[in-house]
Amino acid sequence: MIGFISKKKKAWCLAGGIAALLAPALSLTGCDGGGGGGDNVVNMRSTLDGQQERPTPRATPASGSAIVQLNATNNTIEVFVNTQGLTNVVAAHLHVGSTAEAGPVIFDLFVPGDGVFPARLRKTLTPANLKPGTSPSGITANSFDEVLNRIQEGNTYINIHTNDNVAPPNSGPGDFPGGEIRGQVVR
Ligand SMILES: [Ca+2]
Repeated sequence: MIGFISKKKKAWCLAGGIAALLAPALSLTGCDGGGGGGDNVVNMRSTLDGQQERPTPRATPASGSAIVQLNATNNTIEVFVNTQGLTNVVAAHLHVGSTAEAGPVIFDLFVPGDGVFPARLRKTLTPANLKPGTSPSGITANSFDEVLNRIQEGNTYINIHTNDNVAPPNSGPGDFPGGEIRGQVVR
């Protein structure tokens, strides 16, 4: 088990190092190889609004912000989402995809059956929760390690879906089943 964890750590740091070459602004912590534990964490963030929705931007006063915390020691992703102005929330997901496209769900953040959508949502994602998928442009998220890279590359987004359950769909705020507010996860 120790071998497994240390292998994971190496893969993580290697991935971060490659990303650092591509993105000089990258700041990674905890890749000193010291094995002291604790700080093997990368914080990403997201600002959610209707204009980022694809294929159709949505006019809505709702907004949100999120922190996506990648923890290589625990092999988890902690997602914190704060929102304002949403009604009739039916689901929230993490998707794989560029800013230009709508991609598939790779993690559920909130699903029907979770009760009332909270203004402050916290969700812990683990490898067991992953729904592997590929975006229309070919961006893959087929393993947890791949997801960690996709998140750090800016190729994932949070999308929050609303539905008033009255026909027709997309009648306005509180009724955008394909997503009312969206935010790309970035540094
Ligand atoms: Ca409707």
